[in-house]
Amino acid sequence: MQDPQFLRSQDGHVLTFTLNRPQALNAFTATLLAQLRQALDEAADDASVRCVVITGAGRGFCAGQDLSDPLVKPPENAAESPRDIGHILDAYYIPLALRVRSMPVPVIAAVNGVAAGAGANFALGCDLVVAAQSANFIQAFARIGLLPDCGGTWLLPRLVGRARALQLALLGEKLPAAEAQAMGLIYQCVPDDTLAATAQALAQRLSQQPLRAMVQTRQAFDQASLLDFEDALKLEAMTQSQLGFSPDYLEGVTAFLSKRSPKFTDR
Ligand code: T3D
Repeated sequence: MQDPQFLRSQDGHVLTFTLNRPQALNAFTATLLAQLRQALDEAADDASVRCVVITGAGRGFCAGQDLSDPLVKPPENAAESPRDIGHILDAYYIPLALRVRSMPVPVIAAVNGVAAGAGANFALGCDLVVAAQSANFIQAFARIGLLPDCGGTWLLPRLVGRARALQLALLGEKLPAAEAQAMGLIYQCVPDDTLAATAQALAQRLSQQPLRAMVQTRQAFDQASLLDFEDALKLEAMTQSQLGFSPDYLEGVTAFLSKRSPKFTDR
């Protein structure tokens, strides 16, 4: 097996992945995409993991697809051999984006620097995005004749509305982290030297909370955006019914009535 293109560390119940190709601003290679997906699969099955943080080494978070990777680099006779990017998305990006969105634990993106193309949308697909003040987000696709992928067409209009989504996608300009926070694209912009500590503290806090309820909340939000109001109410009732039978609900209510702190353990 090839050397991992990311670092992995665990502190208590918090697992942190650090994309580790700083020489290319952590751009995605086929290897990195496959390794990261496998590592997330393993984390999903690991009962000791209750929150995942994803960040980048060096001055970038992730510059999207590595455009020099053999996976995508146009061949010499490109005019005769057009690449089928759809296959690349099917094989690598769709499974990774779906993996993040279906993790049984919350996923935090700690965006330490530029997040471009699929790197931006990979971050935006996480549950909470915290970014360093010097970071920025770029929908770089338009610059190379593509549309926002890795969930961009779905995520952007939902996060910031159609007008701003089109602004970001069509102009492909650098959006500073502070502006991303102001327009509701991300959760929080923090001073550079506090990013890691802020993300870890947030992750430790989430790791103590009822996991199933948080994950079902994410799923209900995603599903409800496709439903009318009445069906969303029914979905809430059905999901709440399941959560009502969970050990964490019993623990939460018991702890409240006993005037003690709850200890949530369900996963
Ligand atoms: O076939 C397909 O493409 C399918 C998949 C599509 C999904 C996508 O993600 S499409 C979008 C791909 N990403 C981009 O187009 C972004 C390309 N990068 C940039 O525009 C700039 O690097 C940034 C705006 C992100 C940062 O600019 P800057 O000035 O801070 O850094 P830099 O000097 O451009 O980059 C530093 C190094 O990283 C440089 O290498 P060098 O010259 O020092 O050896 C640069 O080549 C390398 N790098 C940055 N981005 C990529 C990259 N190498 C390969 N692929 C990259 N995406």
